[in-house]
Amino acid sequence: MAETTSQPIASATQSKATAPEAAATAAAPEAGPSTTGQKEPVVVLVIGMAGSGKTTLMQRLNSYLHSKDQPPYILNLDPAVSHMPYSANIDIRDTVDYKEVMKQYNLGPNGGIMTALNLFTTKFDQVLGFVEKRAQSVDYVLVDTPGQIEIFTWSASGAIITDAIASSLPTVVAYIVDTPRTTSPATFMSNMLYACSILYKTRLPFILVFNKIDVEPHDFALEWMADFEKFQEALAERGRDENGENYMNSLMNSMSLVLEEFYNDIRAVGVSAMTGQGMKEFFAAVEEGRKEYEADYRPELERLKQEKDAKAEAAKQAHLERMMKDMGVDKAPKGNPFGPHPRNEREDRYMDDEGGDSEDERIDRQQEAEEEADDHPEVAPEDDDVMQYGGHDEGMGVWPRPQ
Ligand SMILES: Nc1nc2c(ncn2[C@@H]2O[C@H](COP(=O)(O)OP(=O)(O)OP(=O)(O)O)[C@@H](O)[C@H]2O)c(=O)[nH]1
Ligand SMILES: [Mg+2]
Repeated sequence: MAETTSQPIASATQSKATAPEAAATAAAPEAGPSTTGQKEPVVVLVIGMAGSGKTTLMQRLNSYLHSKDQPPYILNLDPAVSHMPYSANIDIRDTVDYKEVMKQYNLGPNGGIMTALNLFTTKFDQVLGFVEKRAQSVDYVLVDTPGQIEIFTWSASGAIITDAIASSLPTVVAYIVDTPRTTSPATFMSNMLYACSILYKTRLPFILVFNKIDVEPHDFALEWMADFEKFQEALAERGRDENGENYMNSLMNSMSLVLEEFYNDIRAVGVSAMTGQGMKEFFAAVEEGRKEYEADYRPELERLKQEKDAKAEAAKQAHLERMMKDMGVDKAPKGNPFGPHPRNEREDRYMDDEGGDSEDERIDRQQEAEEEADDHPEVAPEDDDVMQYGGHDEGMGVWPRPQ
């Protein structure tokens, strides 16, 4: 796959929102170790407006990684894609037929895609199992999402999938921008506000990927992101109507102030899915995102998990205390919680008078256990039982089931 030299990323180098120069020269870095010392791949969630070039970029990333001998693991979550220029390891279309879903549930195209994604989500634990199984052998997991961005970003299933992936593996969001279609300040701002809302919703490391820079270089975007006044000037300039009146209202101006904060938290790269420009910068940004995940997201995840466990434990304790109170017992008994049953019904019926097993009884019990094990040997699953996926077979079945 031909890879061209990357487009220099404009003058806007002061802001964190620009591509890091040092990283720009690096090749696709190796996926790093997790806190447990095991190698973990990084998951790249490719999200963007319809037609921004997500699928084409997936193909480009795939071929770039193949050329680096780091073939990725690929998930396609777009049930409506008709032509996929790469082959996915797990493809939602193998599991759900969205056209059939539309017919059977009397839905329009968006409802069909949404329902297909919902159905797929009910099996996502299995999908995650397949991904985790391959975690040791791949460096990148790439995820293509449905064309209609809101189906993934605002649906319950999109959130469940994102959270499930992000709590299992280092994950970054690559937000794809159709650069030639965002040259007007108003469109640019709308797109950035959308990106901002996704960042705050997912809280994951975020990369703004200006795609199609073979058609329109993204320098203007970097300039607007780095210099807030430049953007306001452009807004004022292009917002004038034929009488010279500025119809851009103050709301737009204040919104652009909000965005200034957002730009500080993200990195931006320019790529062309068509020509392959900017691949190195892209993977350098992914690597930074992975580090950010380890530094910020994972500790927060651990904290939330501990908080949740503590809450569950407290609820259990409260429940037990309530039950004890209802039973008229002040405190939970220390030993056998089920109280003083007649001796022949008690679990300790094997004990001798001194409170311990007699030698004969102990031997009897051991023999009983061995016989039990012989009667019910554990059966190791055969390879054929293990559900394979990814174009190899269709272990998860198909929805709706063929009539
Ligand atoms: N010139 C140019 N065209 C591109 C580039 N990337 C994608 N395209 C074109 O943009 C169009 C949309 O590309 P897709 O990859 O289908 O976009 P998508 O975001 O996956 O589209 P949906 O999934 O339908 O939302 C196609 O015609 C692509 O050929 C690029 O870097 N440069
Ligand atoms: Mg697509």
